[in-house]
Amino acid sequence: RYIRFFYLTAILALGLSLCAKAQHKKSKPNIVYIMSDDHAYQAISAYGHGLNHTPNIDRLAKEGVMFTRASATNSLCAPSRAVLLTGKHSFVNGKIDNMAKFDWSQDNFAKMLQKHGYQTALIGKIHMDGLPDGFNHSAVLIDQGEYYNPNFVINGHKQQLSGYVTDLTTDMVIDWIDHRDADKPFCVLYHQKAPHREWLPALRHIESYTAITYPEPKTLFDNFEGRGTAAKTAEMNILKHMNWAGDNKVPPALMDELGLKEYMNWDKAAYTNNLGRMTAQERREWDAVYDPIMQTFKAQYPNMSSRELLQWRYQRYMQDYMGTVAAVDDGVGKLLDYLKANGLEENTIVIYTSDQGFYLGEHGWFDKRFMYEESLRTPLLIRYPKEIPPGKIADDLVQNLDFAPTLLDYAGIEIPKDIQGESFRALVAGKDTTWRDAVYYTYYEYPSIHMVKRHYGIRTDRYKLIHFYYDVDEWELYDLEKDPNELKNVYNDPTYASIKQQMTVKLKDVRKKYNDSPENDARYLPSK
Ligand code: SGN
Ligand code: CA
Repeated sequence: RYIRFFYLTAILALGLSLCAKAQHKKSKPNIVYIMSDDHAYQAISAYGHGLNHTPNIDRLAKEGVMFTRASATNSLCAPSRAVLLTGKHSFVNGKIDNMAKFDWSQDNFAKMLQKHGYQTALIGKIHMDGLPDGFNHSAVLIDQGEYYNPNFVINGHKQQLSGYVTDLTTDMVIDWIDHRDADKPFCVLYHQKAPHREWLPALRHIESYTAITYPEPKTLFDNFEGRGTAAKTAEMNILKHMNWAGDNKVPPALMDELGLKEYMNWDKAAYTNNLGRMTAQERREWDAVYDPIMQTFKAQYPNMSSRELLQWRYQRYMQDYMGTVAAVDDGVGKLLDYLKANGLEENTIVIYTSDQGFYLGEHGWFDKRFMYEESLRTPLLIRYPKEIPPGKIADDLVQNLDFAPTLLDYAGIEIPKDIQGESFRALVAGKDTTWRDAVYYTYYEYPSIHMVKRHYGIRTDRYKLIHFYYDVDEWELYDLEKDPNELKNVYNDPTYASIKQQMTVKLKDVRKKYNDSPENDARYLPSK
């Protein structure tokens, strides 16, 4: 009898533990966090700018939520990644610019997921020194990484892979998911290098994308009247500050022939190094498309006005930029198909975003850094059918600061008190309608490439207040409803006196809330 009782109890216990395990598995969603580098929301067709087609990223909008006003807290690569990992502002996590060291010993959400039974991986661009901490598997590019036949550091070991970086990154992500321990939930950070400078598309896309003529933004010839010193002195103009060879793919020999000067002293070297990574066959295919473009340019150049030159460079820029986006979109399609084919569609949260926004010729600019709309705002699309209704459009002021707490929330993990972001899980499920009414922004990398001055500020539903400091002391206020392109600073306009007053108080409160201060600003100034 005792033996029978023993068996029964053992069977019951086993049954219960299997149930618990199944329950546990069921309740913990998988996470695929896709982040591209410098991917402007204007270059995702779901956002409606009509510049390109991204059918696969658009699937996320159709089947999930699309945020129209998501933003970064500091629009630069490595700082944005540090905010993602820690859920804390730059002045708290210490990674204020691309140069500052990131302290991997501090806590991050991947480490927390690991402690709660997740398997984690980081694949692609991270732009930080040191072995990533919090990941069971990492395969990362070195610094900015390379487009063709790139080097990866795979779990600490450097290796050159053959192929195109965007496709390699996608394939490694799928391969890692495919070989995971299926008994545990997983989280993979799928970080594309593209569409970062110097915009080298995959060979399968060069012919079609170089044939496109893009509409010019209204502000391509902006003269910055009505704005302050920072916008006037930034070095992000497509005509004046782009590289001829590295960016526009004008061969160094042709530059010499036409008397074109390097703007950055690595311009010609960038071209030689980037194209020098291709195999002979790849190079032949590349040249077959780009040589004729350069021959036409050579013939036209002597008669081109500076206006026409800017127009030509804008087209060259957009063709290559959009060409690199195409492979990113292919990758998203491949990943979504994989999840579907493997029964992972329902229980996997798929997020698509960028480390920041980007200028596609607005104000005559490329690059980012500013708190103005195009660089502040990032694309953000999330598919998770269990909680997020299809086709939802959300205009809430969410930030990259919120990713860590949101993902912890989905994983059922308590959010540490020192995390500064907030979970938007309930918000996006339609269960909570209260949300912050202002986002806080800081930018520090000055003096540096592109010369965007140090600033901080807040953006609310309708207004934006910015303070530029260090070598200037200038304030800007924009009415985004009346002036969506931010062409007129109304800080000193008497009709905005009370708005200015309210925004100034709000900025002070927000700085206090996040523990930022003039002392912090001073602490991060370059040493004299
Ligand atoms: C490089 C680019 C810059 C870019 C920074 C930071 N110049 O320095 O245009 O702003 O990276 O980009 S390049 O000539 O070397 O391409 S970030 O996305 O990594 O922050
Ligand atoms: Ca970036």
